[in-house]
Amino acid sequence: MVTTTRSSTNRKPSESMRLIVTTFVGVIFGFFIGVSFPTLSITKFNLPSSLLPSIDLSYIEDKYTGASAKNNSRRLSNDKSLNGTKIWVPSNPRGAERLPPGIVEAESDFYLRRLWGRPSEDLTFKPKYLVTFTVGYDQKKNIDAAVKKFSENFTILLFHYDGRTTEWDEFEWSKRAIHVSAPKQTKWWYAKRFLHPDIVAPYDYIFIWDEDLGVEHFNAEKYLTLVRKHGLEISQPGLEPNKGLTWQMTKRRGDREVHKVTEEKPGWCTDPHLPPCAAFVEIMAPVFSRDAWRCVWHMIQNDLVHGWGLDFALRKCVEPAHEKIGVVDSQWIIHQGVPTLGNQGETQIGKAPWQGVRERCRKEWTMFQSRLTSAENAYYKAVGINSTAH
Ligand SMILES: *[C@@H]1O[C@H](CO)[C@@H](O)[C@H](O)[C@H]1NC(C)=O
Ligand SMILES: *[C@@H]1O[C@H](CO)[C@@H](O)[C@H](O)[C@H]1NC(C)=O
Ligand SMILES: *[C@@H]1O[C@H](CO)[C@@H](O)[C@H](O)[C@H]1NC(C)=O
Ligand SMILES: CC(=O)N[C@H]1CO[C@H](CO)[C@@H](O)[C@@H]1O
Repeated sequence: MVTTTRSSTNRKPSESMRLIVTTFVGVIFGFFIGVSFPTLSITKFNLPSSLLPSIDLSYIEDKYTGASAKNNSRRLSNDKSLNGTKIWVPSNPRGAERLPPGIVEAESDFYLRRLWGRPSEDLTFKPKYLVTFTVGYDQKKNIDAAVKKFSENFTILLFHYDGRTTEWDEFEWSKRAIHVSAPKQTKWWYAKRFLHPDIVAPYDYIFIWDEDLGVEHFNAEKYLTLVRKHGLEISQPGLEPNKGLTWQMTKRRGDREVHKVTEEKPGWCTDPHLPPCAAFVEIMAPVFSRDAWRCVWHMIQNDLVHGWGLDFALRKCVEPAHEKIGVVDSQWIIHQGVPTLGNQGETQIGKAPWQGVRERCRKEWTMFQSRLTSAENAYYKAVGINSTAH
């Protein structure tokens, strides 16, 4: 279900605009945009003639009145000068080659618009950053606190895995947020489907965050100032508490703004510039620049929904990775480690739901690694064979 709610009106729900599109994929996936307007169809309007400027109305009139004596050679000569020339623009997006480039809009955004007035006056302000949270309503307190850390410079996008969307309207900010709902899906499933690089193109930075993060010590604008200052294309805030974390890299350092390298347990790093010693952030709270996201989006596999292993591969998308991937220490977050989606698994014989989820996570990690390895091998082999032939 996608429900868009508008900030620009305070009207009663029955009057307000709601878009609901419903699509069912297999059995589970539901997707709504609805218009809870009184039934209103565009065809019921009488289109004013000014909306049809390119049609020669006198010509149409002639057709209907039978006044064919009128001279319309001007039109005919216009048609002749084109001489049946077909439009074909190879540099247009694939599939849109038949369109004149001036009409092509290859990119979009999440900006909410009005249903009335001049389109050019719809948007008084265009946020430059996007933050997404994958949420269940049980975590509403946490998300409320987190969202309030993101100013009006952020578009807020919530992915709901528990089907509860309207409940969020108790929060004022919910009315300017975009709500996307599909039952029991993961952050990376949503990201692949709803954060296509062409859709999020207007945003300089994209936060793709989990719901169990404590943000008391986090300021989003200051964070981005540091990200810019240190040239980080892919980043995350440092994590507290230090104990119980898997990786040294993502632990918060108290004595600096940013760090890009770390020491790990002996034998864990084959190279000090490679994960998990550098060029590495976790998938819990990543922040991507527009360009980095355009690459990372393509690497996300449609079926590997947990995204395990992606963190080790992020470095494929930026160069040099050990300089452009890092952890911001002076704006940090608390990882609360609340098991959330993990509890949404199916109970299998003799196993708790979270066990099945955990097993799949591990399996996905090895699948992702082997896909990446064989893709790289295939590429190098293809290149290698050809280069040896020359
Ligand atoms: C229509 O107008 C063109 C010039 O504008 C003229 O050459 C032509 O003879 C006219 N045809 C008729 C049927 O009046
Ligand atoms: C229109 O196209 C045809 C075939 O391409 C060509 O033979 C003809 O000369 C063209 N006419 C004009 C007016 O350009
Ligand atoms: C939002 O962005 C503008 C322009 O970059 C900046 O001046 C303003 O301080 C930002 N708002 C907040 C709350 O930081
Ligand atoms: C073995 C192989 O694939 N060779 C190709 C290398 O690339 C040239 C053109 O760049 C092809 O003509 C060869 O067939």
